[in-house]
Amino acid sequence: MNDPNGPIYWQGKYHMFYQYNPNGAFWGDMHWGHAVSEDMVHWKHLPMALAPTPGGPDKDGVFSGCAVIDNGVPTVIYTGVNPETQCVATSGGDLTGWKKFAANPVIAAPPAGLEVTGFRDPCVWQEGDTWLMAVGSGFRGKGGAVLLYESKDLRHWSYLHPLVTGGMRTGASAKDPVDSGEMWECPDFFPLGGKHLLIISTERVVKYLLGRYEVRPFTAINMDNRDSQVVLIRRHFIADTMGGIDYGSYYAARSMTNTGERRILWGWVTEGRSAEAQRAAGWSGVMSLPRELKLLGAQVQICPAAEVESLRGKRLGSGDVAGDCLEIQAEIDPGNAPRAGLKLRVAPDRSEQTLVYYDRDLKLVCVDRSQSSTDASADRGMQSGPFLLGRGEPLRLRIFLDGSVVEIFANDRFCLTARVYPAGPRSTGVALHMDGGTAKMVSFEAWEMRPISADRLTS
Ligand code: DQQ
Repeated sequence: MNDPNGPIYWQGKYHMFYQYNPNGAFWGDMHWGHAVSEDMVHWKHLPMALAPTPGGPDKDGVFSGCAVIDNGVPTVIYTGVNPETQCVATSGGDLTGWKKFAANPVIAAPPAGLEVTGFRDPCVWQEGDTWLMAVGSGFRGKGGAVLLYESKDLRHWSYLHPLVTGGMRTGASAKDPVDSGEMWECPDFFPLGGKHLLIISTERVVKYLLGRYEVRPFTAINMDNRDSQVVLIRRHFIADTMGGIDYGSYYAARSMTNTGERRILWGWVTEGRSAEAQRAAGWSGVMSLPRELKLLGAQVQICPAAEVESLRGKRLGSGDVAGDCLEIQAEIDPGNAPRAGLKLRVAPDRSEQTLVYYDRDLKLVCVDRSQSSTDASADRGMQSGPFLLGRGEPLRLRIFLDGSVVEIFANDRFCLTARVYPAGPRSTGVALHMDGGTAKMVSFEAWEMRPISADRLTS
């Protein structure tokens, strides 16, 4: 699997669709898988939601998209390839038995005259009686963009203008425009705490833009009848902050609608092992834990959804903590140590270990995977993201370990998902890490986590 698609809360259940290749543990032949849950933690697989239709606009793949409820009718809007077009399908009340709209695609091509780097991954929302659609796109040599469309019926769409365009960080075009930031994938746009958040996936990471969304009516002369004026609406998103949603092995994040005050985000946890190792394991890609987004002042907060705590099993004392399926909460005073944090998945002879720490000088949270695995095919590169501890502020790490997946949350405002593949079955230790000085563990709690099914993947 890869991207989450159209996560939605409907009639008391959480539904998750996702990019799925039924042919094996590798990317290709994109379908939409489907699972349902009552608590966002335990999931039941349902029949495949969407498959490519031979000869149809999605003959080469049902790419990413979103789900909305249109006057009580569950509706998904997704990208069909090739070429990239936007398509619609509807279902009955239980969100199974999807029927594609006979006149698909509903948007057959990017706006005339625009040379775009891509045209995919629609995100749709409603304002009064108008539907809006944000499509991931971009311009060569300039940067990523989100194109805005409107519709009254989800079938007939008019292009408005770019909702937002971005500059290029890397400055140079890459063969794949996603690598250089010239293409923004999987836009997700929604209100958060009085502002608006736009999430985009590009340059292999997930970022956010936080800002003001303005919907302003204005009058224009009606050229068909010059004595009259027409009232038009201009929509602008003016971002004032940009940041990272996750700096690690995490991509194509998409949030849930219909969850009332709560905004729950899902992401694809990507792989860090070779294609051969993925095929041998029999699976590739996994969904992240649900994360709740909040806005505190100008700070975007990202925490694991409280529901995840229902999986807590035996509570572990600080002396006996070991495991590959754990929740860990540690508060660390870095003291005079320039680097302080935790060691995870430590082998008894220290031949394998993963270091998660705050680097005070570099102002980064780092995951040093150079000793994570004695298996040479596993990715052992350093992962890191910008983070600044306030004066006297302790490092508060909340870490979920599940086999090779390590989801790291720091001080409710930083996330990094890492993949580590220790070869030794006893590489399960946890300890305080300090380097260059003395740090202190202020508090430490850990729990064994119960698997959500009897056939838990352990690799
Ligand atoms: N994955 C999908 C695309 C999207 C990309 C195809 C992001 O729709 O742009 O599997 O991972």
